Amino acid sequence: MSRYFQPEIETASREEILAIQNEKIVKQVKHVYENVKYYRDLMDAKGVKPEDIQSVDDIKKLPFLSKADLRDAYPYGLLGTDLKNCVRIHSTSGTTGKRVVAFYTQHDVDLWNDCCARAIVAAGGSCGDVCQVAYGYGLFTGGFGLHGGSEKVGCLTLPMSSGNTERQIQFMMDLGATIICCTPSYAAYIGETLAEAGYKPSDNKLKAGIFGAEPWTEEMRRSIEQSLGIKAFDIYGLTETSGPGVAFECEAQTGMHINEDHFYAEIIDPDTGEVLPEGSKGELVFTSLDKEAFPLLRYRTRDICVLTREKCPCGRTHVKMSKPMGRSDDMLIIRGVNVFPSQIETVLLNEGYTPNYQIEVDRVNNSDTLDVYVELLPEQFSDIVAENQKKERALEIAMRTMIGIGPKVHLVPPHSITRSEGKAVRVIDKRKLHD
Ligand code: DLL
Repeated sequence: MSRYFQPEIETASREEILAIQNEKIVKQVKHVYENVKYYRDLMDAKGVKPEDIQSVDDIKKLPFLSKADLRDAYPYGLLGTDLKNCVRIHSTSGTTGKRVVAFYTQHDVDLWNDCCARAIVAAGGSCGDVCQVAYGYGLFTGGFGLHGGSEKVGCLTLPMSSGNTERQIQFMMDLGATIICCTPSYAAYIGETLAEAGYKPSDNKLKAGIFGAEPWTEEMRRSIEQSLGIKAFDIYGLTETSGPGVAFECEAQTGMHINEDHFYAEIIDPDTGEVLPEGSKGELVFTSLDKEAFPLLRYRTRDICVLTREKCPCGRTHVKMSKPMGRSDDMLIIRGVNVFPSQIETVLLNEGYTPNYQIEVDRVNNSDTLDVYVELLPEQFSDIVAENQKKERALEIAMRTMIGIGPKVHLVPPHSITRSEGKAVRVIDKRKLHD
C-alpha cells in the first residue's frame, strides 16, 4: 500500500519541483494578465509585464494581493475564466459584509481533490477506509474539500457535515469509521461525548483524524489522540487558495508539507512586505501555479508561520510550514468562523452605542465562547434589569446576523472598561491557541 497519493510528485527532487514551478508560473502569470483586469491593472501600475516573470525567482517582482482587494473585486473581479466554465463556488466562513467568494472550474476541483487526497493518504488512508467527513458542507470549503479527497483515495465516504453529535457517533460506531475529518475543537467534543456515553477509545475503529480550519496546540493534539484512540493530523488551507489541502501533515507530525506543485509559498515581513530568508518567521504568501477560475498571485494570507526544508523522514520533499503562530491582522477564528472585531464595532455604532467595548474569547469544554462587554453612556444607563436584558438580547441578535455566530452581550456601566494609553485592547483571547 502506497504511503503517497502521487509519489512521483510528492517525493520529487528539489530540482524537479523547481522545474515544475518554473514552467507553471510563466503560464499562470500570463493567464492572469490576459484574463483578470483587476490584477493586470496592479501589474501595470507596478510596471511589471508577464515576460518579466520567467521563473519563481521573479515572483517577488509581482504586486501583492490582499483580502481587501478580494472584497473590492467582489464578486467577479478576479475571475480568470468565463463564468460558464465554472462549476462551483465556495466562500469564507462567517461574516456578511466581508465574504470572499472563490470560483472553481472542474480542473480546479480535480486539483483540489488531489491535494486533499494526498492529505488523507499521508494520514494512513487508503481504499479500504471509511472516512467520516464532519466538516461543514456548504459554502465552507471543509466538507466538500475532504469529501472530494476521500473519494479520490477510494475511501467509503460518510458525508456527515458538522453537528448532530449523537448521529455522528451512531454512524461512526455502526459503519466502522476509520478516519474522521473535522475541526479540532469538534473532534475534542466528540471524544468527550463518547466518554460520557460510556465508550472507551478502543471501542471505535478510528485510526486517524484530519483536523484543521482553526489553530490548535500540541496539548490539544495529545488530548484528542487519547480520547479517540487515534493519530491526529493537521491540515491547512484557506478559501482563497481553494480550501483545505494547501498543506498537510505526514506521519512525522512536525509541520505541514505544502503542495508545492500547485502553490508557491513565500514568507514576508508583514510590515514592509520584504521577502524573508528561509527559516524566518513572517507572513505566509501564496501564489497559485495552475488555477483557472480563481488564480491568485502573491496572496497575503495574514497567517504568521515559518517554512523549513529539513529532510522529512516520510520521504516527501515539499517544503513544510509550521502551524500558524498567529495572524498579522486582528481576525479571530471562533468556533471555526472568521470574525473581525471591526464587525462587532459596526453593530455597536449602528445600534447607537459607543465604540467602548471589549471582546473576550475563551474555550470551555473544548468549545469557544464569545462574550462582548459594551459600555453604556450615562444617559443609556438604567437600573431596571429587564430593560438592560432586552437591550442585550437585541444586540446579540444584531451581532449574530453580522458575524454568523451568537455572542453573549453584557452591558456595563459608564467608564467601566479600562482605557488604554496606547492601542485599545479590544480582544482578550484566553484560549492559549499557540504553543
Ligand atoms: O478554514 C479551510 C480549511 C477547511 C482548512 C478545513 C482546513 C480544514 P477559511 O474559512 O477561509 O478556510 O479560513 C482560513 O483559517 O487563513 C487560517 O488562519 C485558519 N486555518 C486554516 N487551517 C488552519 C490550521 C478554511 N490547520 C483561515 N491551523 C486561515 C491553524 C488554520 N489555522
